[in-house]
Amino acid sequence: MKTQVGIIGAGPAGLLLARLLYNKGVNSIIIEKETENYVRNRDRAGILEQTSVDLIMSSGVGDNLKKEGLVHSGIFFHYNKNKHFINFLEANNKKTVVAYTQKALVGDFINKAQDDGLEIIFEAKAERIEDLDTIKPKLFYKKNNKEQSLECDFIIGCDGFHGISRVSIPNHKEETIEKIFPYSLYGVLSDSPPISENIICGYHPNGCSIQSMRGAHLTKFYFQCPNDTTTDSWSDDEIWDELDLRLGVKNTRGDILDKKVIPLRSMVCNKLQHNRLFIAGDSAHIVPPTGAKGMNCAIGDISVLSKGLIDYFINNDEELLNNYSKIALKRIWKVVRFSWWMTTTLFLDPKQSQFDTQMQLATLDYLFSSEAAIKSFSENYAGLPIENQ
Ligand code: RFL
Repeated sequence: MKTQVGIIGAGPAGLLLARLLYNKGVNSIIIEKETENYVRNRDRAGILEQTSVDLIMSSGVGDNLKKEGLVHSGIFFHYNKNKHFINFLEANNKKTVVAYTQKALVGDFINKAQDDGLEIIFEAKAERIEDLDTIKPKLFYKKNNKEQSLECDFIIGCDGFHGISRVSIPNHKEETIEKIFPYSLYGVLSDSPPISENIICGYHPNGCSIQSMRGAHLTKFYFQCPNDTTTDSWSDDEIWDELDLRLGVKNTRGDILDKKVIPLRSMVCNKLQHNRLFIAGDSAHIVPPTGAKGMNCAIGDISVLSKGLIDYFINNDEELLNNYSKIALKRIWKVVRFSWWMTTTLFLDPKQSQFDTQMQLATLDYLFSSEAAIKSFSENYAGLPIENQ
């Protein structure tokens, strides 16, 4: 088989890329290792930045997002028995975030792709890339236990942190910068209405906690836990008692539908291109969920990369494509900085000193009392602009 753009991975990055290319007449095929049902039902992120919303709307897949997405006016911080609200709409020129689940977004993209005949090959595991030093690299994948190959003009790795694309870049190890945080997040999906439609971040002597709505009767909670925690370390009652202590959830307990322990890391591969292989989204970078940036950062990459590919195929101009790594990394590092800042401000390091705690408290006091700090926070949370050159 042959295509112009071979995409590995049917997550938000791969699906959005295929859609934006299709809209301009560029052909692509997505190779996805999981079943369609699994991909459609994966519960993950739930917050879209204004910049992500704008791009999705312009791609023609935004009807449900427009109808069902819930505009958040801001974010709550529960801290020191007080509730502080930061109003993005007021502070950030009406730019804000929208609650719309990654699961719903992925479903919208797959539905539209299928309506338009875009090819997504599910249950097809990409195994290796060959001929990367030629202008026709080949992607080898396994489907029904049979090896198949796809000859491409470009291969785009949108295959997440554990995919094959980043590790196919020579010197990827030397180019990868990583920070492992000394704590993890216990995440639960609860069959109960949110305490607030807006996100709540809690700062508490027991550690950070977060509430994020996933629907009118579906809420995601996170709380900081030690790195050696397993899902069995906490019973449902203990989870609710801890969330109650940190966030106040007495009247909103529900059945816990899913539990996960997420180790926290920031990782960036500083090289997003090798000849005709490009990487984007979680395959190129990872952030802790604290700032709700993972999916948004993936969308930001695709905004730049899709324009570069369209310029190449439609306008015969490869300048933007060749500058993808440089342009995308500038924004990626700023997003990584914001996620790191939120994480280190709200989480308690097990080795933290009294001085560290005072710094966190002063940071929060400043955030709640300074117009400049509120403006800067809101600008980052609602999404930095995506530069395309
Ligand atoms: P994805 O969504 O991980 O998609 C990658 C796709 O590639 C497929 N794949 C392969 N296909 C073929 N061959 C191979 N060899 C392949 N290897 C992998 C995978 O099956 C998958 O379909 O990456 P993408 O598109 O870059 O999107 C990024 C976002 O998904 C991610 O940043 C966020 O979901 C991060 N994240 C969260 N972010 C939040 O803001 N809030 C959250 O609550 C939140 N929860 C999460 C998360 C990420 C998680 N993962 C990745 C560990 C919870 C989890 C469990």
